[in-house]
Amino acid sequence: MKQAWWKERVFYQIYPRSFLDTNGDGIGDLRGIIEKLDYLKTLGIGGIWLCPVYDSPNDDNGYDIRDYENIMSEFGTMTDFDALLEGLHARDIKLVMDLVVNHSSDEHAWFTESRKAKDNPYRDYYIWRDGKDGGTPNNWASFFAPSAWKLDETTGQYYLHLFSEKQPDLNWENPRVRSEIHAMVNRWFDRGVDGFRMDVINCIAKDAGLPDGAGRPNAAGYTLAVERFANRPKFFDYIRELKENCYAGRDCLCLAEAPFTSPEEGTKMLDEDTGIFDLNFPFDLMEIDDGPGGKYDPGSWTLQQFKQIVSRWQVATEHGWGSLFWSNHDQARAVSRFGCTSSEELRIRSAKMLAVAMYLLRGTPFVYQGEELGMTNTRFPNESTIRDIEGINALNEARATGRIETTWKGILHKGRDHARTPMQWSTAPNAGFTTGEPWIMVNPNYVSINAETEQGDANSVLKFYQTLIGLRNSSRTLQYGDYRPLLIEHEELFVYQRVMNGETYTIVCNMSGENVALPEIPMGSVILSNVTQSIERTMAPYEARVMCC
Ligand code: ISL
Ligand code: CA
Repeated sequence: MKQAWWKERVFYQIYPRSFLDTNGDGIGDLRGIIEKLDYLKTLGIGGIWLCPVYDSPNDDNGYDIRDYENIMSEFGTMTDFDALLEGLHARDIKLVMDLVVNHSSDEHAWFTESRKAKDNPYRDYYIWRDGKDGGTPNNWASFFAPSAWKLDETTGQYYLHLFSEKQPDLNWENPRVRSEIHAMVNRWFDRGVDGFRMDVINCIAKDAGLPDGAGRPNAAGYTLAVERFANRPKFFDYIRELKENCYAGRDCLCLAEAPFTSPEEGTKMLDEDTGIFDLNFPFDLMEIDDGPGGKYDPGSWTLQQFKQIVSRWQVATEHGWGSLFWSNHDQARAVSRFGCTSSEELRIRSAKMLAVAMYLLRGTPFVYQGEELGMTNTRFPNESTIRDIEGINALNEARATGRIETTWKGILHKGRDHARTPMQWSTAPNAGFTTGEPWIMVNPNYVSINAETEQGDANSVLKFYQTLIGLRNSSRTLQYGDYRPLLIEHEELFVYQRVMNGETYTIVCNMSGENVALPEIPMGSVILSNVTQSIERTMAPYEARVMCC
């Protein structure tokens, strides 16, 4: 097994808009992150994944980039950025930026040129087509709108947007687009960043001729034509080329966000010798509770499904490496979704259990901001408090098709805004996030769930995360050891070992709300637990034990 800095560190994902506001405009900023660097260091963090901070009109909160080489004015300046980078590196924390190049903003200079005329030199930077039979060029749906095509009056042609109509897809077939992106990536590397998390990167290559998709159509007759644009052969070529042009000779992290990727495809992408990425974010776990109607049609999940997903990816990445996460800025809060919030005691205990279950696996942990406090979903009182474009579009579509009740329930369960409510720093007004009016509501439970209070409470989720991350940071076995699942068929307990050089860690998690008898397994002495008093052969609800021998 090759060693690498990104295999040994615990990462922390920052959604800057919601982290800390230092100038009272209600929007988090880079200075806010700089203020909290010691907080991150104390947590044991060795790397940051920073969501987009580039200049953007914020149709999709920075995932619609107007200028790849400037900082969003709400977040600060390039001077602030350099100060942030310096502050991180002074603490030996790496910085991984978001790279959003499947699409840009429609306000990017490339697109404002592109839409001017069919013979504009930038026309082929995007994907333009004539309509067909009085309608769109094909039947592709967008993730954020019924159709993936928008008719542009100026030239009478349609442009492709897999996301919102303010996020036109870049045309990767154009070598000029690719070399502009390479140059831009290289300039960020030269500035000192340590890697990129590449947004929906496996969707950049669309099948030649843009053939219709075959999937189930939405109410407007369009379909998410995943088989036409996800993990297509050319995508592998484009990434190889990008790596040759940007990564060669640099020790930087190449991390993919890769929806629609099976563990088999993951093996191919992540192979240490022949793959194209160091790490990826797969989606299986994030989709575990999707109902037949998708993400906002809430279903249920079982421990068996969870174990299968974990095991498949542990196996898929045996000759490579994987990522470990419960949540991100697109997902609900981990403890509300996978743990238990019926009482404070169980919220705290289950939040700790989830951390043990996930972050001692083989792979690189990514803690999402606020997760280390056990932050929960928010009871959004009504539709006007929703800020997320995906949620707003889902509600609009649901209204048109009479499914509003299910969808609203779905949003309360899994809406992206749960992850985006402000970080809860203290008991001060607005959780200490801002002195102004926050851009999105603060979860009222900040009075008890917040960093300041938890820092002073030995039993808090925050203190537990500090200990757990410290444990992982100090153990080669937990970083590099083999993964061995135990009690595979058990319906309540999630049990595995990490083994290296004669040292064995055994991790036992009760993922249910019941007392569960612990079968005979090799154990060792308990080095970490989330209950005050363990009963040797009984696992209390949501109990987690880490043993070593
Ligand atoms: O949130 C989702 C599913 O749970 C997806 O629809 C999501 O949009 C998809 O996973 C891609 O996500 C990334 O690209 C989007 C952006 O809105 C997300 O925030 C980003 O993580 C478009 O850039
Ligand atoms: Ca601000």
